This record gives sequence, C-alpha cells and structure tokens, in this order.
Amino acid sequence: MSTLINFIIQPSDSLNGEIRVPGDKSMSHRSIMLGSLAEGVTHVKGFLNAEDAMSTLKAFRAMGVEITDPVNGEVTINGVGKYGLKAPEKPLDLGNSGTSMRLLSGLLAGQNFECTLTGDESLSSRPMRRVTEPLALMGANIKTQANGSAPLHISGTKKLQGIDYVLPMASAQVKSCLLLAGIYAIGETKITEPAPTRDHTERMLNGFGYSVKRQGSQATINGNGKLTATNIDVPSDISSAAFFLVGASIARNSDVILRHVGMNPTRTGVIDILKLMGANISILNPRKVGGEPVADLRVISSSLTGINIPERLVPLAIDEFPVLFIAAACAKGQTILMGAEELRVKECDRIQVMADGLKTLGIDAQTTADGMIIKGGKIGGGEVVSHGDHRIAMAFSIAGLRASAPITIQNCTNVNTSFPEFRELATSLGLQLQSIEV
Ligand code: SPQ
Repeated sequence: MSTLINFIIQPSDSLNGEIRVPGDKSMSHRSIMLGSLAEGVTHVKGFLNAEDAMSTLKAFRAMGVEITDPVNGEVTINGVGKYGLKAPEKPLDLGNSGTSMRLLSGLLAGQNFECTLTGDESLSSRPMRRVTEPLALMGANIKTQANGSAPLHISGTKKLQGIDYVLPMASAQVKSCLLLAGIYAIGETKITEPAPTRDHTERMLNGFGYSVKRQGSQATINGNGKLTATNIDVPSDISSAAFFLVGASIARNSDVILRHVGMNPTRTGVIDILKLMGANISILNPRKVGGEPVADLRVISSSLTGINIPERLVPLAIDEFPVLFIAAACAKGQTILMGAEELRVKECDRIQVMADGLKTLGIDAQTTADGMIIKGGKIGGGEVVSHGDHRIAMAFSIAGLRASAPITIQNCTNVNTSFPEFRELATSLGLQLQSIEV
C-alpha cells in the first residue's frame, strides 16, 4: 500500500518560469497497447512514467510482451503482432485507471484466452456496462459484477462481429474500446459519436498503418488489417498543463511558459474556455510532431470573468473541469456549466466533490444534475477532501494562489497516477506546496 499524503498550500503570490509537464496520459496508454499488437519494434519518446500508464504497461508485460522500463520517457516495445498476446497468469490489476480497463475490455474480447480485470476501490465503482453492452452486441463474453462494475471476467472469442453503434454518451474510452474490438471483428465496426471526443486512438492506429476512416461523426474500422511498428513522440499532457494555465491566469504578476504541449483540437477546450473568460494565453511555435499538433503556451495573469460555458466545449475539456472550477471561483461574476453529467462518473463525482471543497473555502458553488453554478468570490483557507482523485487534489492546490489562508488537501497520493512531478514543478514556479505523510 502506498503512503497517504496530504498537501498543505500556503497562500502564494505568483507563478513564474518555464516548464515542460510530463507526457500525455491518453497517448501513453495507447502507445503501449498498439505497440504491443504491432509487428516489429516500437520506440516511444515522452512516455508518461506515472501509475496509470504503468498499469497498462504491466498488463501487457503480463501478457507476454517485452517492454523496457521507461527511462527519461523512452520505452521500447517488442510487438508480438495482433494474435501474439498470451493468457496472463493472474488477474490484471489496473489500479485507478479507467482508460486501461475500458480499452483493454475491447482488445481482450477478441483474444483466444480468458482473463480478469480488477482495479482499486474507485475504479471498481465506475460504470463498465457502457463498454460491456456494445461489446456483447459484437458477440463478446464479459461478466461484470451485479451492479455493472469491475472486476470484469472476459472469455475471449474469435467470433466477434462488426457493429454499427451510436454512442449514448460522448466518451473516447467507449469509442476506443469498440475500435480495438473492431480490429478482431469480422467485417466493419462503425461508431458514431454524439460530439467529438479525443481521437488519439484513431490517429495512432493510422500511424501504425491500420486504417480508421472518419466520415463526419462516424469512425469505421475493418477487422482485416495489421499494425506495423512505428516510432511515437508523446507530447506534454494538456490536462497536466491545465493546472498552470489556470494557476498563472489567476495569480497576480505571473508569466509562465509551458513547453511542447499537445494541442490536438479534441483536447484544447480548456484554452478556449479560459480565453472566453478573458485569460491571456498565447500559442507559440505551433508544429506537428508524429501526427499530433504541439505548441508552447505562454500564460500571463489576467482578470477572469464568469461565463456560460458553451456545451460543445464540454467533451473537449472534460478532465480540466476541476481546475476550471477554481478559475470560475476567482472570476468576476457567475460561471455556469451544463451538459457535464459525465463528471459524476470519473475517479470520484467531480461535480459534488469540487462543490463541497469550494464551499469549505467560502465560495458559492451550487451543483446541478449535469453541472455547477459558481459565483466568483474570495477564497479562504480550510481543509478539503480529494477523495483520492488526482485532478481534485491538484485543482485545490492551484486555489492556494488566491487563498487568504492555508489550504490542506487530504489524500493526495493519487497525484502519482497522472502527474508525479506536480509538486516539484509547481513549487519551481512559485506555489508554496508541502507534502506531508499522514
Ligand atoms: O483513465 P481515467 O481514470 O478514466 O482518466 C480520466 C482522467 O481524469 O485522467 C478520467 F477520469 O481521463 C479520461 C477522460 O476523462 C481519459 C480518456 C482516454 O484516454 O480515452 C477519456 C476520457 O474518459 P471518457 O469516459 O470521457 O471517455
């Protein structure tokens, strides 16, 4: 068991400096999955050496794939080909990682072996029927617990059939799960999404020479392809950069440069939302690296104003709402978020938990079924609970940049799932953050 850590944030004035946040989590997972299924050797640069991505890496090792330990973000994968995975000897423990469990469900549904997927308490309470139901339509055999959650027991079959499926919610994990099952299915698998979601699976499959066709809101994959090893350059994770986009916006006298940030248009909603609130963010040196857009971002302090967040931006900023709520708490006037009910089924109920913490810090935050109404105000000190959710812990750390007294955040150990260097980088820019073992 890992040690329990609390963060204590002393009121801090400003953020200044230049940093590069670690590699994109979504792309790191996918690089291991597709590199393992490819024929040949894949070299990955910029891999995120954090618990979630390591859960995926260890799962593939347990299925017989030789993968080196990440060293300075570099990983080498000896691909075993589409049909080369071996039955794991034990259940695959995916820790806290929803992406690992949902994407692996699709990929393992088409193997010729059985296996069980388990996770920690948070992952074991997240909804899995959103993947097991459409997979069952393809012919998969997956048993969930009675309430539709993990552990999942998968009896792989060679008889998956392509389907034409309309996603009931905007979810990149469900879309990716079905695309990965589609690699093993007879015929075409067509997935239509209600709104654009991150498209790293489609882009990376194409990079491995496996064609995914896009027509409007529909992605189509055919079961008769193969993956050929390639090199992958993972940019910095915009979801990790988001803490500093907000931090440098709300803290006075701040000027921060974030290097080499992934700018995939299905992920940049946080920049659009902050700009609508009046943030001063410049996109410098835009370029393309390995099929994904990348840029350096400069953020300078600004006076933010509350807005009605356009619903079309919600799936494009879904993981950034905890810290966007902090931006809203520091903005002049009211911010309204609607259409974000998916936030209730993340590592915790991110609507409820953020509203509870904001109220503790003296901010008027009212929850609604699918969002929140926040009135900007003065942030005070106090003790808030992260519910073991990495993004909640980091979001409340950023609130310290405008707090009038210290903020204690309970249970921050899981920051290690996506951003182990958070404390070091945040303090290098000027955040007064102490980490205490409890
Ligand atoms: O992997 P996990 O635990 O689901 O991680 C989260 C996060 O905040 O890091 C969600 F809690 O990110 C998801 C994201 O919300 C990662 C992801 C992906 O890589 O495909 C897609 C999103 O989830 P969803 O359910 O909207 O598809």
